Amino acid sequence: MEKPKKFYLTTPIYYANSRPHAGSAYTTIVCDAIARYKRMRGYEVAYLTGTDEHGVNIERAAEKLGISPAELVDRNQKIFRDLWKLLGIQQTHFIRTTSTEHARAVQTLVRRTLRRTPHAIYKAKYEGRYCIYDNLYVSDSPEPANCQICGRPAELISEENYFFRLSAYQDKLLALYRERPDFVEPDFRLNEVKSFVEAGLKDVSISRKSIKWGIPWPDDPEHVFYVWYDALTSYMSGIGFGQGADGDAGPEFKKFWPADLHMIGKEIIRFHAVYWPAFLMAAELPLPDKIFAHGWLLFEQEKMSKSKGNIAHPEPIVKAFDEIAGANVGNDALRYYLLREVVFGQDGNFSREALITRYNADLANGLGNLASRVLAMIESYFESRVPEPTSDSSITKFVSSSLESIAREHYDRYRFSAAVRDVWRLIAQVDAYLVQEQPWKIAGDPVHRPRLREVLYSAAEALRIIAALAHPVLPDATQQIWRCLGQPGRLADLQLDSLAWGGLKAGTRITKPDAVFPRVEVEELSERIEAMENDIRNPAAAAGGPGAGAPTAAPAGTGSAATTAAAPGAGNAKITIDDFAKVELRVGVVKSAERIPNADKLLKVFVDIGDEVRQVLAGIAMAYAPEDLVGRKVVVVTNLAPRKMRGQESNGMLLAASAGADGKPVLCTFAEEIAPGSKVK
Ligand code: ME8
Repeated sequence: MEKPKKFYLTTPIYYANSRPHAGSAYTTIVCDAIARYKRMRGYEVAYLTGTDEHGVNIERAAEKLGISPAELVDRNQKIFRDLWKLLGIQQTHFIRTTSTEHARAVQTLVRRTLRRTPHAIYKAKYEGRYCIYDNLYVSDSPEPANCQICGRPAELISEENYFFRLSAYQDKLLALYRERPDFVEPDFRLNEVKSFVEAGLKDVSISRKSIKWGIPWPDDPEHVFYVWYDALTSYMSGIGFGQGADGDAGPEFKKFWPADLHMIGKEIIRFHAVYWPAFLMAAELPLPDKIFAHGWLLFEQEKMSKSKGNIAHPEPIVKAFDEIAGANVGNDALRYYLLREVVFGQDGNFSREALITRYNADLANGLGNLASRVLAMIESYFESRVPEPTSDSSITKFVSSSLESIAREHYDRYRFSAAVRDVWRLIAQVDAYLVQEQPWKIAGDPVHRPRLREVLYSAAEALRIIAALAHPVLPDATQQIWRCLGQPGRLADLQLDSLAWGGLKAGTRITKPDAVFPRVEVEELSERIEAMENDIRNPAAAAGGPGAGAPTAAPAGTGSAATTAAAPGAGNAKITIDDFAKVELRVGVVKSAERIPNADKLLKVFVDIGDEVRQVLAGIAMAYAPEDLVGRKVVVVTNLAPRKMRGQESNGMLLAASAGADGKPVLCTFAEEIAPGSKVK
């Protein structure tokens, strides 16, 4: 009998000292796509993620906030869980390193190591430089040194520690890389790792005396475990290591260990490809099958990172897309962009404009448009029933052959951008086929009925296959298309091995979808994301300050308070006079105004408010020419927190009414003479 196929994959466990950004979400989204794909290939998948909750940086972050480390990690792990839920991540296991089962697993691992390879661990004095931000031993000398990852000065550590005899594993590790050349991927990363090991390995300290916030060393509780020994063990504790009757393993561990894939970012490769296999060898445990190190998501050419503050958060992207498109498309938009734009394994740049542009071009105009057109034609010409084809069409072969290559050559090898590119080639092919056959032209002529059947059957069948192949990347939209094609159940349950041309049955009742990916206006969405992003950066203002309230603060500085009041979520709640008094309104006189390159709606307006001239960005370019504004009296909200749009700062907001169905802005002004700076109340 064939052995049941299982696949165990992990993300790193995330530092719980701050909230995740799009770079952190990248690893999780990639793994989610792999997990979904593997399930569609018949694997029982275990997918682990979690939070890394010990270490000095957690201790210090909590101290800064005046709360305990336990409170901090409790709060932050929830932010991670909520984000994964929002992003539709289907992890099966979530491990927290502060859980008792994890502590037991770490202690079990070290006990087991001491039993099986007693000389692997010893006690000695440690003096060296350590980076508390990256939890990295920067140098083994007390001389000042900067961290290789973040560049900040490393701290001096001098204490007695437990050491792991990594130096004894040099030959074994080199043999591992030789015998299993795909243990580390991509191959250029394996070469880096090999060179590092060939240069000689030093023993590593795996305990700390100076820290309290960690897992106590068994029978020597003055020491706590070094965070990387602790964190790496989560890959096993998360599936039950240390929980079984024999102290070593529960049934899930027995079933899923060793892991098939540890997906990580490139900066933590040494911990995974050098330390981790050595720790496991010393404990006589099987090694994972593969470590895959992906590249970084860059923001303005630098690594997106919380310590540098150059970050984009996923929540505003997903929520703003859903809101502006009026449909559940944000998740798919973000996943598509990350998996398509970044060549997997390499660094990739993140740009909000590119994300929205790709959405409009590839999702709205591409897949969404194809689905709507094909289904609408079947509804009109065949009373919503899939027609019976007479023969194979010219796209049959193309679709059938792509099916195999997209799965085996791309998805199987984690080449997402190539997989997605080829699915979109199929879409282009079907589009071209429709343009060539022009079913809308022959529909009225009974002579062409057989050809019309063939064309629309082929287009619908191609759409079904495209939906299935794109599902790991676009789980929401493809499920909707699947349902509209009259296919029962969850697309996630489809087995790709059974996917073949001809599976769509003639006579199946279809439904026309609402727009699968409604088009969005780049600038409007970009501004909305920026406003939500500002609310995350500046939570105090979002919670109560002027212009506050995430859902309604969007047009701040865009000159359209009237639109703000009507925005979804504003509701009809009454405010008190004190609430109103919080908003400082003043008369302004426009000194000059100019357009902003590549922003159709925005004008940069310099406005005199009595004691200063303010720069305000206003979303009025469609209604006013910059030169017509000079000398105009306007109403300015002057105590709004500054915010950036299109890289430019806006320091206030111009009040405007929103006229007609298209919401054209009309600026508030005064008929009488009035001095700039006068209060409006
Ligand atoms: O490293 N682009 O946690 P972490 C792509 N706790 N990936 C990024 C990224 C970016 N800009 N920024 C972060 C840790 N990541 C340890 C792991 S595992 C036993 C312990 C990725 O929160 C990063 O590469 O700093 C890593 O894969 C993940 O986010 C967690 O990073």
